[in-house]
Amino acid sequence: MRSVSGLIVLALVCCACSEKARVERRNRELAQAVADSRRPKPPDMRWIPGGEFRMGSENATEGPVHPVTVSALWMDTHELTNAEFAKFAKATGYVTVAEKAPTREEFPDVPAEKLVPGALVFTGTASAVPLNDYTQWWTYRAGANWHHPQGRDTDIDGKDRYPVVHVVYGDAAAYCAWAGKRLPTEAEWEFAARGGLDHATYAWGNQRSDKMANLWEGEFPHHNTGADGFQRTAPVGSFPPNGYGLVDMAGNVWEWTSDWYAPSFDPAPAINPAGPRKSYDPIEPNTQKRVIKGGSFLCNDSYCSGYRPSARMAAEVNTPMEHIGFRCVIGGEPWSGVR
Ligand SMILES: [Ca+2]
Repeated sequence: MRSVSGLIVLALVCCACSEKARVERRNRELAQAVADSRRPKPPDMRWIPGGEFRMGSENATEGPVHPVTVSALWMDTHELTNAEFAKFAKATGYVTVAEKAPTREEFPDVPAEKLVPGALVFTGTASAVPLNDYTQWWTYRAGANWHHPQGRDTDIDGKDRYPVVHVVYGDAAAYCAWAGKRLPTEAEWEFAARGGLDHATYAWGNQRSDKMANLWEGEFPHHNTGADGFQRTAPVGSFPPNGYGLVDMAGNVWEWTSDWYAPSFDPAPAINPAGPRKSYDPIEPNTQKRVIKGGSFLCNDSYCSGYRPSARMAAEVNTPMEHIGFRCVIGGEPWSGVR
């Protein structure tokens, strides 16, 4: 039979054990923090410590919620800017998809005279409309590309710090490769967007706020009050950073990830998941789509609350759009100092 004194001794020993484990864990964390602080710091990037988190939400196409572990990595502090993309285009002569004429092979049913370079520009509507048909507020505009976001009569003069847009998946991946980086996986992106908060609804916590991101205020898609100061994109960093020091992880522009799109997750715990092996969107099963994250200046709770960390959307890989940009990451290995 166990004696009372024996139980007390046992409890003391257990306390000592748990205290020892806590101190050892804390020492490991401190050692890691010191090691991290000595890493070369890529400019304009933030260290994302990695770890386990609950990915997804109970919302349709965002679940099931499942445990995911991601490794530490560097992530661009902000979305790629026009100035950064211009530097890349100048150095390499790179021409984006929006700047090239679509081909007969890509669009066999489109008349030849309409196969002209361009991109999808947000044009809104004159009054309230049913929100089940996005073609009502998107217009293919000839001459629209990253130099000319709303068409050939517009430009990016004075907009060096605005996010580059009208970049398709391949354009974004090409930039990241040139910079010695890569696009994030969806899991890496979501972990980083949460900023260290455990499964909060938003990147900043659980309370909705109009002051934390460039969104659509008013009634979508016909009345934008611009109460946050921006009708379309905003200079990067116009709103507060999240817990990892990243800006615009909510709103401004959607951001490409490297994952193919599927409408649900494998529920099994995963370590550094990279998405499904192929694209599958039941709405358009023959279209190749990747996951985009973060929402944009068009997000409004009446239509798209895509600025939540768990929110996700499928984007056709070759369609340049005015509300999609990107940022890059470097895996957790020490940075080599490339560019
Ligand atoms: Ca806005």
